[in-house]
Amino acid sequence: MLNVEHIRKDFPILGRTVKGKRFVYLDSAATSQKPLAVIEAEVDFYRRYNANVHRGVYTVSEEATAAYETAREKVCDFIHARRREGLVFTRNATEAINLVASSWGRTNLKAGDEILLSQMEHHSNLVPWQLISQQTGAVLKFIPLTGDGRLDMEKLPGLLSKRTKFVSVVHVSNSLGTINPVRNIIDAAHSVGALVLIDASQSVQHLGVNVKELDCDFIAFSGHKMLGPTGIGVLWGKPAILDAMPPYQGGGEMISEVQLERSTYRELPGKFEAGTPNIAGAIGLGAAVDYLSAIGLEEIRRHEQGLIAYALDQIDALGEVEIYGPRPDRGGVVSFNVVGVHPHDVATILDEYGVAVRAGHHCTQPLMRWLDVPATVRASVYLYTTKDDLDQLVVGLKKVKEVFSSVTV
Ligand code: 7TS
Repeated sequence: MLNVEHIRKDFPILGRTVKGKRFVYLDSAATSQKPLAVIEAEVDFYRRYNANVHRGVYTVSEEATAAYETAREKVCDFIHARRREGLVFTRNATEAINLVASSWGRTNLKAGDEILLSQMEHHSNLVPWQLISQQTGAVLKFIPLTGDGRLDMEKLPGLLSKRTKFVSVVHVSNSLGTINPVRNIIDAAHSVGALVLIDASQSVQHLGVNVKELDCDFIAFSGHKMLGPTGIGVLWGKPAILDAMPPYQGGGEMISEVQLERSTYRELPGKFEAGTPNIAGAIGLGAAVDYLSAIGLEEIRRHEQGLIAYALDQIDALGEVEIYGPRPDRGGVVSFNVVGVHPHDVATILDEYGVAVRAGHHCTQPLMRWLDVPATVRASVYLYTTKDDLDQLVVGLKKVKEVFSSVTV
C-alpha cells in the first residue's frame, strides 16, 4: 500500500488552497505535479554547477556533463534500455514524434507507402504523420475502435500489408484510458516489415515500459507527466535504426566536423541533440525517475486502479452522467459528461470547489468526433491522489447537477 499522506508531503503545491478550498488536482494526465526532489535537483544545478555540457574542460562543466549523462542512464534503466546511445533528450513527446516522422519519414517513405495510426491518437501522434504524408505521398491508415473504445484488433491484419512501412500508436489513451495491446501490434507490424513507434506519454509513468520486452523500434514520452520538469522529453530508438537516420535539426553540439559547405555528425545520441540541451530539465527528470523507482510503479498502479474503480462507481451513482472508455481495465483517467451540461461549465463549477479537471477535446479531436461529443470532462489520478480528492469531485458534480437542473426547470 502506498503511504499517500507521506507522499503528498513531498509535493508542496498540494498544500495550497484554491478559492478557499483544499486544492484537488485531478489533471495529472495533462501534467503531473513535481516532488521536492525534482524541484531541488533543478535548483541545485543552477546554484552549484550550472555550466554548458559537452564542451568545457573546467570542473564545473564536467560536473554538469556528468549529471546530464547520468540522467540519461537513469532514464535508460527506467525503460530497460540497454544502450544509452538510443536515448535522445527532446523537448517533449511531441518533438520526439516529429523527429521520427521527419527524419525517418523523409528518408524512407515514398508515394503509395502506408503509415498506420489509430483513431484514438493524440494530435501529437497524428499531425506529424499528416505532414510527412503530404510531403512524401505516403498514405495514412487508421485502426478503428470498438464500441467501448478499444482498438478493433480484428481489423488489424486487414490494415497491414507489405505497403505498411510505419505503425505509430498510443499505449494508453489520454482521453479514454484504454490500454492498448501494443505487444500484439508490434509483432503484427514487424511481421510485414514495418517499424513501430509507441507513444508512451500516458504509460511510462503508470504501467512502465520495457523496450526490450516490447521490442518496439521507438518510444516517445514527456518528462512533465512523470513528475519531471516541463521542456524535457525522450525519444528512445533502436540504435541501429537511429544511426541510419539523418539529423532532425542542425546546429552546435550535433556535429563532428563542419566545413562551409557540409558537415559530419556526432555519434548517437548527440547527432539528434542540436544546440544547448535542457540540462536542468534532464537532471530534474533523472530525479523524477529516482523518485518513481524508489516507490515502485507496481504500487502506484495498484493505488490508481483502486482510485479509478472508486471514481467510476461514484460518478456512475450520480446518474445522468455518461462515462467514456472501456471498463474495468484502464489507465488513470475517467472521461465523462454530465448530460446536458457543457464540460467547460462543469470544470468552472468544479474550480469553485478547488477541483482541477480538464475539459475539452484533450488534443484528440478525431476521437471526440467518434464519440460524437465536442468535448469531455476528464479527471486523472496519480500517486498523490486520494479518495478524499474524488469525494470532493463528487461534491462538485452534485452542485453542477443542482445548478443545471434549476436552469432547465
Ligand atoms: N501523446 C499523448 C498520449 C498525450 O497524452 C500527450 C499529452 C502527448 C502525446 C503530447 O505530450 P507533450 O508533452 O508533447 O505535449 N497529453 C495531454 C493531455 O492529455 N492534456 O494535456 C496534454
